[in-house]
Amino acid sequence: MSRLPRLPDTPAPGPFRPAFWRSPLRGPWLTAAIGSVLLVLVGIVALTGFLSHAAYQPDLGGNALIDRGKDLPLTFFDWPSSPTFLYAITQGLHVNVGLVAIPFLLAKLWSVIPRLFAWPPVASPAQAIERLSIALLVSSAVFEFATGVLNMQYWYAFKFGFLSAHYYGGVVFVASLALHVAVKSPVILRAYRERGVLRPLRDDLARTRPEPADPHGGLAPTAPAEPTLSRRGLFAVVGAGSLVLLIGNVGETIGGPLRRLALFAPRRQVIGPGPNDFQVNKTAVAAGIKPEMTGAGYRLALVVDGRELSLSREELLAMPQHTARLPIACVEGWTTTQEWTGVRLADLARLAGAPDPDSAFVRSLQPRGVLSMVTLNTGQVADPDSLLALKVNGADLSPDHGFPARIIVPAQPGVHNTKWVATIDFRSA
Ligand SMILES: Nc1nc2c(c(=O)[nH]1)N[C@H]1C(S)=C(S)[C@@H](COP(=O)(O)O)O[C@H]1N2
Ligand SMILES: [Mo]
Repeated sequence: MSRLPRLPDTPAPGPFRPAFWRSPLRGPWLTAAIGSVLLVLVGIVALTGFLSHAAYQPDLGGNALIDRGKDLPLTFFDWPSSPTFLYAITQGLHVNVGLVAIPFLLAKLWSVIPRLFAWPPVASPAQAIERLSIALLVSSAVFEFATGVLNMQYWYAFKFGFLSAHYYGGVVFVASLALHVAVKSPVILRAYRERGVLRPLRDDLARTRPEPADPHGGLAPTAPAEPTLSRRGLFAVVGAGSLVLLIGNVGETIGGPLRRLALFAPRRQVIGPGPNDFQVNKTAVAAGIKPEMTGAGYRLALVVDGRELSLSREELLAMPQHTARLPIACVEGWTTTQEWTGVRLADLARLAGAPDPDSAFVRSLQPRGVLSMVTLNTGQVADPDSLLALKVNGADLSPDHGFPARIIVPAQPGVHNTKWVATIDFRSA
């Protein structure tokens, strides 16, 4: 008769042995310190992420990115139309700080990897719940960073809709992170109390000592190896990784000569100085815009209460023209600022007989897709710089930039600057 061994007495295999993990740098202080930096970074990323969601104005409908109804009520305010660079800043932070956070996320995971191999894998129901919550935190973090980077790279390797998946993933991530920080705060505070917040960074390699092994925490090694790197050396390596990612991308947001350095950014191209030579998100051909749709027969339809007023491009050009320097700030993190000329949306609203509309629902000639329409809020219609642009940098819009006419409104996500506009429906409650 064979006896079943009791699990805790079984010698743990391979990486499940505590002595397997030997880095003398691991320990509660190191994890707390990396985690604190990461917390600040992901705090910025989460805040700007939810701001971006607010900027999309899913509550207005027609911004068919996350369904109204299915959306969480996290949009409390109307996205403003000034300062003009508002979305370029919030989304630039979201994308670039997100990249900066990646090396810290990897370092954080490295610092706690012995805990992945806890033995026995499940010792109590409470520990099972803790491990499940960590699994949720780690998988939502990896999901958010992976989908974010893929989207920045225009690599739609996934079948689900990016915006809703990334949004709901973000909600799960923030909730599990808040729980994690709350549960771990005693350990974090003890590590800082015992070792100082920054003191371990003063030690050079010769003075780098392991943190005392803690049989319950399992982060500090029971059999530490000789250090080959100081703790501040580790921070320098991780920080250098972040710096490389930042330099490789931030030029697409800031523009100018830095754009040449943005080697990781698909929209970094420094295009010629021609009036229409700047970044294109989707070309006219890709959007299904045929030349006959935009030729002499083109009419813009202004709709109020089902009544329609139609205008040719010549009639639009005969109206008072306004010029504004405004950025296109794409959700993927790139920005380009140009000088746009066209008719004020407020003038079109007045002409159509709705001088003070609550919203404007814009449709493109583009036959399909979530990017073929947008709803602008009342302030965005009223802003004196909000235009139906006919020209850019003094020249007619090129087909790829939205000829015959496109929306350009200050401070909003690039996706709301609908190209190839067919109809504008001014609505009042
Ligand atoms: N009709 C239509 N308008 C559109 C798009 C589109 O795909 N179709 N792309 C949007 C996105 S995501 C951005 S960032 C801007 C880019 O404008 P650009 O291509 O002129 O730079 O246009 C917006 N307007
Ligand atoms: Mo975009």
